Amino acid sequence: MAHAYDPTNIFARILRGEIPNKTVLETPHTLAFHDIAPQAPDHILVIPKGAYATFDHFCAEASEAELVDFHRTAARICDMLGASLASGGPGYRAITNAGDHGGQEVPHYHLHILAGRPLGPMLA
Ligand code: D5M
Repeated sequence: MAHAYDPTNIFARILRGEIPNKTVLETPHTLAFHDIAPQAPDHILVIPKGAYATFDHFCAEASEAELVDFHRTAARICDMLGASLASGGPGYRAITNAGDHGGQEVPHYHLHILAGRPLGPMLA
C-alpha cells in the first residue's frame, strides 16, 4: 500500500525524542514545531502524535478527540503568529502534501502553516 505508516520516518523519530525539534506548541494529541527549511518568515509544521501517514489516513482513522485537538492546535498556531483572520491578522496558508503526486517527503501526516508575508497564488 502506498504510504502505509513507516515508523522510521523523521517525524516519528521527533515524536519519540530521538532527534531534536524547535517546538512551538504541544498538546495531548498534537505537536507543532518549526520547519527546518522555512518557505516563509513563519513556517510551522503541525503533526498528530498518532501514526497516520497522510491527511486521508488521519481523517479515516483518528478519534474525534485527536481530530479536534489537531485542528484547534493548528488554529492556535495561526493566532500565535498574529496571522489569524479571526483576530484581525492578515492571513496564512495551511497546506498538506499527500503521496507521490502531492510531493510528500515525510510519510507522517503534517500540516504546513506559512505566514508572515503575502504568499501569492499557489501555482504548482
Ligand atoms: O514536507 C516535509 C517538510 O519537513 C519539509 O518542509 C522539510 C521538513 N523537515 C524535514 N526534516 C525536518 C526536521 N528534522 N525538522 C523540521 N522540519 C523538517 P513534505 O510536505 O513532506 O514535502
